[in-house]
Amino acid sequence: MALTTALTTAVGKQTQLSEVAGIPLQAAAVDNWSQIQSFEAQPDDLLICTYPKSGTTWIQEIVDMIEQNGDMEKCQRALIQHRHPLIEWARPPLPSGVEQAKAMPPPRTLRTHLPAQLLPPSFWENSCKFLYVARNAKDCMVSYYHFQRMNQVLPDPGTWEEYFETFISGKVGWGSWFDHVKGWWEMKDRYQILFLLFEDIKRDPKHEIQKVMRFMGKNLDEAVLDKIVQETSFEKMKENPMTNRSTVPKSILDQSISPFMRKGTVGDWKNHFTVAQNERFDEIYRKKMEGISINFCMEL
Ligand code: PPS
Repeated sequence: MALTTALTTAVGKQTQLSEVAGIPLQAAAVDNWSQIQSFEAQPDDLLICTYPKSGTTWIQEIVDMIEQNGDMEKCQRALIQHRHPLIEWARPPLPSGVEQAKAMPPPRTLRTHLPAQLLPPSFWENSCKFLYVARNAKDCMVSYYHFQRMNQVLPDPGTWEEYFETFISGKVGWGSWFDHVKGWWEMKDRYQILFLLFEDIKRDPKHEIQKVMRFMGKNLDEAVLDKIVQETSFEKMKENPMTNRSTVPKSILDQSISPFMRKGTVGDWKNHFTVAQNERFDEIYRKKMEGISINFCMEL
């Protein structure tokens, strides 16, 4: 479909992003683009959709615990990143996300960071269910900055000041936060999309988990719900080797630079943004998100 072009974003590390239709993606995904676009979704697929660093791992564990009726042992069957294939994943030596998904028995739960306009069309055509989690842009930027510091296969973020500019211009993997959130929000009334906010899950996990449970067509006892709340807390997931990425080699994720499960809070942006950056960001946000009625909570 779209033309792909190389984008020079690597600073220091041997990494490179390429573009599809103006969206920077990992070069391997771009090389594999026709396979990704022709992915055959099934009507009973559930797709977890997020902009990076918005609580993907968290909602994956919640969804899996709901699917497994709260059986923690079953959730320990595989690393979280392998339980729900990222459909645009294409970097060897692992099989591509498309191949991993093809090998899964139905009903499948899959995952993507793709913006709505780049989603393989079969997801829309088959009326699949989508679970979108959005996180406030400032905390998302902070989390992404630390992730790019420790992730050895993504471009080096440079200084915080440099990264601030990179992020607001959308020159990061999977593109602009603003366009991503807006794009999925605008799809929400046309398709089966449950739109969740990271901050709501943090404030009232049981309430949000119940919403997810109903959306998935499940009905679990209070006791099971309470167990899911407990097992999916930041503290538990940080200690859980199946969710904390501790088995990923240091050559890919160097957790001595910054842990994958870093803080898991709302409002860490206040420790990073200067007053001037905050004012400028608010102005940009107002313009870019005009007409989008999402009420992001910026601190708890
Ligand atoms: S990725 O790499 O895009 O899949 O990352 P993602 O999982 O979307 O986001 C990582 C951030 O989510 C935080 N996180 C949590 N917060 C609260 N509770 C739980 N259980 C939880 N699990 C993951 C994680 O710590 C990252 O945020 P920061 O702010 O960097 O700590």
